Amino acid sequence: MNPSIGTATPVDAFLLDVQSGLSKSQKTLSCKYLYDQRGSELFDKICETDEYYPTRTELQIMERNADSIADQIGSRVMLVEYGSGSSIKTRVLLDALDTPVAYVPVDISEDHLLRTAKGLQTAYPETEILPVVADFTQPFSLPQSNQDYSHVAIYFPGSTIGNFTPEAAGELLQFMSSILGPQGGLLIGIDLQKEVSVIESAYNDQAGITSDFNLNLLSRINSELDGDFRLDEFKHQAVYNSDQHRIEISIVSQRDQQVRIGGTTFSFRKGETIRTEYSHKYTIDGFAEFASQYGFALHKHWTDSRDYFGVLHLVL
Ligand code: AVJ
Repeated sequence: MNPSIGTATPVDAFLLDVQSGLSKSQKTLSCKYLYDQRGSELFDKICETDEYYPTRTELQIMERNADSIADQIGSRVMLVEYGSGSSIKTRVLLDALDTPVAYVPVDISEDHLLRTAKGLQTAYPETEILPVVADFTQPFSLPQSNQDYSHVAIYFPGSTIGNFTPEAAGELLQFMSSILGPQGGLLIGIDLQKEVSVIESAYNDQAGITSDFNLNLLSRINSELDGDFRLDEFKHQAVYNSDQHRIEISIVSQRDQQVRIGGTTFSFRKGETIRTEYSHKYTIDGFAEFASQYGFALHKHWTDSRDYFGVLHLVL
């Protein structure tokens, strides 16, 4: 079970991204760097907070509708998951599918991916587990399977699409449609628009775990890129932008200060923000219309009783 190596991100790329992001007038750091070992652990803890509803809501939708979802996806599928797929959601889907031929988790973090893949291979001996180490924001090739499959389905849970600007999300849908081919389908989780206070609380939990998760990016720069961010001089901020329908997550400098990263100095004004993440919220119809520009048609969708979250099945 050797992984295919795609375009994983080496340390150099991290440094270049950080340097260019902090040189912009609106400083930015890519949210994909939030998920190192500690970041992934903190994200798992976020999912357990009372305020953060998306993960448990999506899981509940998957559990309650597993048979109907599996029915839509069809049998003898090659299921390609964008993201690490260690989660219970993946297992709910694999359990419900009719003889899935292959399961292809695609992730940038090799260690995590391979550990997950091993566990899944033991649990699903009939399904070929074919991990691909790649940054799925770039095109990558599907691995060869030993058995014939009838079609490919992409599973993109977690509302991760929300992290992308509409432009980047469109590009991603374009890549997906090129990978899919005829009869291909996309099962995607999206967080839905709702009362602003519910959304803002989800990104500002009382226990401060989301704050730790966000500021962990600075610790990561300190340790991996020889930076000297003082974490107590920066604060987490998450505000809903109602015009753009998105949560905007930033790190705010608490005073005028300078930070050195691998020999380069960056200046921060008091109150200046580093944008670390967007989380766009959609409506079912809005997303369906957006995806239709890339050739996708909404076939069926499932939601929870409060309409907090949607799982959509789109076909080419
Ligand atoms: C993993 C991208 C779905 O946007 O809700 C949670 C990430 N950031 N709290 C989200 C996140 C802060 C999360 N996704």
